[in-house]
Amino acid sequence: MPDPTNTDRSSFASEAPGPTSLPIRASSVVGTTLREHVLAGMHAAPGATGQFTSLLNHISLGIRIITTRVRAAGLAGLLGYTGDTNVQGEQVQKLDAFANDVLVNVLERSGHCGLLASEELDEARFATNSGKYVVLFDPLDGSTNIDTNVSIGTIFAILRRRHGEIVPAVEDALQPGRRIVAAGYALYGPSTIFVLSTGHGVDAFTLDPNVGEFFLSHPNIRCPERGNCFSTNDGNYARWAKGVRRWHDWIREENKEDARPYGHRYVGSLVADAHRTLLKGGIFAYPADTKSTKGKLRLLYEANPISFLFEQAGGAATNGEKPILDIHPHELHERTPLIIGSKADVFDYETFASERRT
Ligand code: AHM
Ligand code: MG
Repeated sequence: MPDPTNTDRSSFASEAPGPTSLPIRASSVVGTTLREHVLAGMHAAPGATGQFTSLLNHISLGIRIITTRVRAAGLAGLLGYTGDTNVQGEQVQKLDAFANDVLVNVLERSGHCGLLASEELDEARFATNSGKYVVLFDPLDGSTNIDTNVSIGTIFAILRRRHGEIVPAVEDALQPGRRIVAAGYALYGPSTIFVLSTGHGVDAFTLDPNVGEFFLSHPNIRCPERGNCFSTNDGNYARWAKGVRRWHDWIREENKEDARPYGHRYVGSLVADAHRTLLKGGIFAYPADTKSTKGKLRLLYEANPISFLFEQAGGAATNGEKPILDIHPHELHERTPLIIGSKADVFDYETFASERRT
């Protein structure tokens, strides 16, 4: 549901890319590129200045650069070392630090980013004073998987700076997810997939590494109403609240009427687990526990962008009590429980977690 008090968002509407209408015939041998998709959205938005388009193109450039390093990480000696030297005697930078530097660079060079914040930076960083956008990102999520060649990803959210401010302020980053104007992630799996929403549904683009372009591969993604798979770190079971443990017991019970037990899949990279859940349906849950009492995942650059994409695709996202996008953040690196997935599956979780069902 759009936030009626969000004047930022309504004023942005004149620039937010709308539904794509491309002059490309269905029989074309060349698919729709991400660049064309974003440009078509710009043409459909009266009064668009091109700043948003340019910002997204810079993010896409950053993701292509990160892809080349992720693909070569083992060879280049980039896996997991910091301040070490590689065989050429050069200083080796850790992959997540490299990804962070790439995104900071492309955002600064775009000239349209007023403020940026990253999981890798303690403080928010002021970029271009006149830049009207705020970009919040996790440059390389799933870092514990880097050393073992398991899928990892980049997650980002774009907001508009609050009205009335001449220069950016840290508070520009502390807006609820309802005010996101675009969000996406890149999944570095067998192929690199860029999943994007500018508030008009969700589309995914697959990188053709030979051409160096993202091509539209999954138009208008819809998250199934219900799935048959759950995704949790079961090692935390003993630390969960009673309601969460009951939900977990219930979903593993045999009951043919509602297709239980569900299958279990857990990669341990949010982007990979979220991507599977977005396409196939089901539920991913990282609840609070006695060790991570506020949850583990970060609100601003992990939970919010992923939740925006799920809502845009017809799925749901909650912290167990309320929609993630309605949370008012208090600090940059705030954590939250995160439950995302098919609407019916998230609803079931909430009824157990709230102990309305036992
Ligand atoms: P990171 O940002 O340090 O990579 O941590 C976030 C990751 C997520 O990708 C993933 O969903 C979660 O942590 C996995 O946590 P756990 O190892 O506790 O299952
Ligand atoms: Mg992360």
